[in-house]
Order: sequence, then structure tokens, then C-alpha cells
Amino acid sequence: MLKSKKLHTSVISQSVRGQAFHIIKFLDSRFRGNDKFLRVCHFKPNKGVIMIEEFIKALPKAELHLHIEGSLEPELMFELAERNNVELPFATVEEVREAYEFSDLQSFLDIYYAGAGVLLHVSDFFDLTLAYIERVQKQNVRHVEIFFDPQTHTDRGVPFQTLITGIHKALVEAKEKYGMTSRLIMCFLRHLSEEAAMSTLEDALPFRGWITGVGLDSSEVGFPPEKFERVFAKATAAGFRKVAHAGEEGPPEYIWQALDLLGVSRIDHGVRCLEDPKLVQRLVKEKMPLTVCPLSNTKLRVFDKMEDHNLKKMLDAGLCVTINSDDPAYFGGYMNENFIAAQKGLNLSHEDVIEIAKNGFRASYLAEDEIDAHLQSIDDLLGQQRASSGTLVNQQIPGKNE
Ligand code: ES4
Ligand code: ZN
Repeated sequence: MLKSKKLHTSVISQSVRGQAFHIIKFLDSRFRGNDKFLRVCHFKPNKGVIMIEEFIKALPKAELHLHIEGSLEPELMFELAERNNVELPFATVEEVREAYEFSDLQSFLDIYYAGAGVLLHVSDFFDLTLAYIERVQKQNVRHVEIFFDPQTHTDRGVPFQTLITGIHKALVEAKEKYGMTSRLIMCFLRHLSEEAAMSTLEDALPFRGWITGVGLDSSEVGFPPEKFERVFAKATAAGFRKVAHAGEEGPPEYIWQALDLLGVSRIDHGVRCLEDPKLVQRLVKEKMPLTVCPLSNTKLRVFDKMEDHNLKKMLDAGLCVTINSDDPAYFGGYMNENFIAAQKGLNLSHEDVIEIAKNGFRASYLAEDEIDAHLQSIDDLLGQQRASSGTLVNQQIPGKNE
């Protein structure tokens, strides 16, 4: 009988339910030439290795693209519907989740605006916002910049003061309870008129101290940024920061307009910029941040699957890419889920993940010294991990254990 001889040994690591394992593989000489040639020898826990998923979860993160109305989980939707006597077109939470199959942005927005109908009182906006904060603080999100859509509520008769008070109160609690910092960005619905946006800007002025910036969202194609040039000029005069959704479904031309006509300091999504090399050059030169939302883009079929997403290409082109969740209750994941899905789908390296997390803080509206403190906290974590284990492992192994 042939004696077994280990011809080549390799050690790889895999995460199983968050625990790192060493898998020691070798080529067994007895089986040379057949499919059992490769034998798995050991499969043992390895406490010294930090898998990339665990690494992502531990990283301090900033979220810069989150619609608070898009964080309304079906459970809370039902609770508020009951509390406020609002009728929902769904019988159960499961039915709601089953309805979350989208073909494009508009198919999502129709359901998203309907869901927001359960939000009526200060306490509803407070509960919604605090529920989001509590979820992401468990994910090591340390700073959030939150979008809200006042027109979705004021058009239903909910006063501006009601929604802003509820959201603001929850953000005060976020700081007190968790030390989480935040900014608020008020978005204009681009499918509505310039006049309606102007009057929303007027509504916001008494609450100027609570609102850092203005943005532009809702249905993109057919509603170019140029339509809101005068509104954004007025917002500039009132001292607001400016961002805009552009290049999610719309063409690169809309990104040019957001830069040149609205004067934005961040582009939300912006994934279609890669179609225009001159635009990429400009965005790189200006270090213009792009708030990319991977799970949103696959859910709304901007890309068919994560493997097709252009986030890695954007990063390699030198763009300031951040990862965000957009509407987490509708798209199947908060910050960690977005980072993990993008890392897996695009085989992002640890360096990529670190750069993206750092970009989140760099692109935020925090003060320079606060940004530096967050960047340092990421470096501190890296230092601690290197000291305790020496190894960061990217889990890339074949699906089967031979
Ligand atoms: C949105 Cl994903 C997306 N795009 C544009 N507007 C939005 N509002 C909420 N989610
Ligand atoms: Zn968005």
C-alpha cells in the first residue's frame, strides 16, 4: 500500500458564524491524479485571526446617505399604523416584506412614500429616528448625516415643526446616550415644482440651527438639477451645505449640473460618472465625495448583481468613495451589511475597506479636529488588531471542503 505523503500544504482561513477557522490543506500523494488529490487535514478554530467580516463590524464608521423615512421597518410601520389609526394596504409584516421587490427607482419610491403615511406625530418621528440610531450604534457607526423629506409629510398636512422636532429630539438623545454625532440634511423632492421647494426652504428657516444642509432626491430621470438652481442659490445665501442625488439612474450630465449649477460639495450615488472620463477627472481633482449605496443599487437594478457594481472601479480611479445604506429597511441592510456585501461581491481588500471607512469621516460635515479624531480611532483599532493577532485575513476559499 502506498504511503501517504503531504506534497504541498496550504493554510487558509474561513469564517464560520463569525469565528475564524484555520483550514490546513495538503496534496495527498496517494491520490495524485484523481479528484481526491486535495485533502483537507485540519479544520480548527483560530482565535488569532480576524476575518474581514469581523473587521468591518469593528470598524468605526460614518453614514452620510440615509433617508430617515427609508429606515422604517415593517414592524414599526404596523405599530404606528395601529397607534395612529392609519390603514395599510398590507395584512402582515411578511406581506410588506414580500412587496419589496423593485424593478427600478420609481417602483421603490411608490411604496416608500406610501409607507411614510403612518408618520403623523412628534413621537412617531422620534421613534423612527431613535430606532435607526439604536441599530447603527450597535454596528459601530459613530457619526450620521441624515436626509429627511419634509414635502412627503407637509403635503399630507403634517407640519414641518412636527417632523423636525421629533427627528431632532432623537438626535439629541443619540449624542447623550451613545456619543453619536449627527447632521441633518433636508431634501427637496425633485419631481415637485421649484416653487414647492422654495416654500419648503422658507419652512426650514426658523429651524436653521438644526439643519446643516439641503439635498435633492426622488425620481431622477426627467428632473435635472438645473430645475433647482435658484432654490440652491437661496440655500447658499442662508448658509446651508449642499448635496444632490445625481448619476444614480440619471446621466453624467446631471452630475455636471449638480456641481456647476447647484454648487454641491458631495454627490449622492454618482455611480454613472464612470461613463464620462472628463467628469471622473474633475471629481478626482476636487476630491468630491460620492456617497455610494451598494445594496440600494442592486435592489433597484442599477446593477443586476453586486459582482457587477462599479464601486471598486470608482475606488481604483481615485474617487472619494463612501459606503452607505440609503433606505436600509427596504434594501435589506444597514451599514455593516452594505460593507460586507460590497466586500464579498467585489473582493475588496482590507486596504480598500479601511480607505472607504476613512472616506466616510473625511467627507462628513464634522469639524477638522473631529474628523482627525475618528481617523485616529481607525488607526488605533488597526494597531490593536496587529498587536493581538498579527493577521488580517480575507476569506477567499472554494465553496466545498474537498
Ligand atoms: C431614494 Cl434610492 C433613492 N433615490 C432617490 N431618492 C430617494 N429617496 C429615498 N430613497
Ligand atoms: Zn438616496
